[in-house]
Amino acid sequence: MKINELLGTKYPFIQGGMANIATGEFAAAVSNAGGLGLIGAGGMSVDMLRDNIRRCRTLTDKPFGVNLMLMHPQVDEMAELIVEEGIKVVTTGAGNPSKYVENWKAHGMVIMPVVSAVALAKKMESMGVDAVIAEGTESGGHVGEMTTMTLVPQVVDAVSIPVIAAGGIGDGRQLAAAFALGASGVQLGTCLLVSEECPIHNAYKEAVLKAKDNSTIVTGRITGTPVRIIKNTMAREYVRQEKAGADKMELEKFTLGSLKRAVFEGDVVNGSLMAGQVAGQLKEIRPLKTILDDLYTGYAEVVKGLGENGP
Ligand code: TUI
Repeated sequence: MKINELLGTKYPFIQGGMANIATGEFAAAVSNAGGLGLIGAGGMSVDMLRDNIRRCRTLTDKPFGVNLMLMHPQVDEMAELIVEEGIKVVTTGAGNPSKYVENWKAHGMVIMPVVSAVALAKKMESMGVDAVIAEGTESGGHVGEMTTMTLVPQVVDAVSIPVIAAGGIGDGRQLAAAFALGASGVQLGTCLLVSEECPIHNAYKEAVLKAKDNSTIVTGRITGTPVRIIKNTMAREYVRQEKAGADKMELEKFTLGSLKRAVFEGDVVNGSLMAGQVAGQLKEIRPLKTILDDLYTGYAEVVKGLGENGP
């Protein structure tokens, strides 16, 4: 089964959480383009999340959801708020959502946690979630250790619920690969950064377009909060200090507010430009609808080509 049947979307695509980026407007635009838009609660206050949910509802009649970033200090209140607001789909990231699952299930919500290892995927299945998002280390932002290529088939083998592949998906070849690995759909983040509708500063988009294959780096591997960003002055200095044994508090001052500096002010020198490794293959800014349509069309062409040149 493809995930669009579960979600009621045109395409088996869901949007990544994209903290500080995925507003109600952006989520609605993704849903209107045929994917599942998600409001990224990371970086919002509880009141902002409520406002964004209500705005999203006025902008689309298609299904949409909320992504909860579990390291958020107000996540408990947000977990309640989405129930009160009648949200139908929730994805979670950066932690284990176990303590919320029972309540969300009781309200009939579709629950899809991000997992970066098999053990959490199995635990989530045993709690009754609807699908898991297996996110490889190619992704932007907070990342695990395993690659999409190795994680997805191992999660697919370990659970019997649908698995959504995430990390490193930007064109039809990678979409075909995800389905070949057994995924029922994909989560997209980096390739949506360079959409016309994405509300990030233009300088951030330009940095993504300029990125090469090896332009990203993971900060915080040593301190325990691994985050993939585009290399710049801030990233290099962070990693240098991290390797030199700087303590966590010392390093915090590099990251505090740095994503907001990139997203809203376009500070590409000292801001934190979260992006995945797929950035190197993104070459133009396009409307969301074109990005999603081309992804699916590209996939169909790849599959046809495989048939013709098959074994
Ligand atoms: O969450 C993400 N990506 C993110 S969150 C984010 S906001 C942020 N800003 C600054 C510092 C840190 C975060 C930016 N990007 N992706 C989903 C994801 N979840 N990736 C990895 C995980 C994950 C990791 C551990 C999920 C579960 C988990 O479980 C730990 C446990 O307790 O079992």
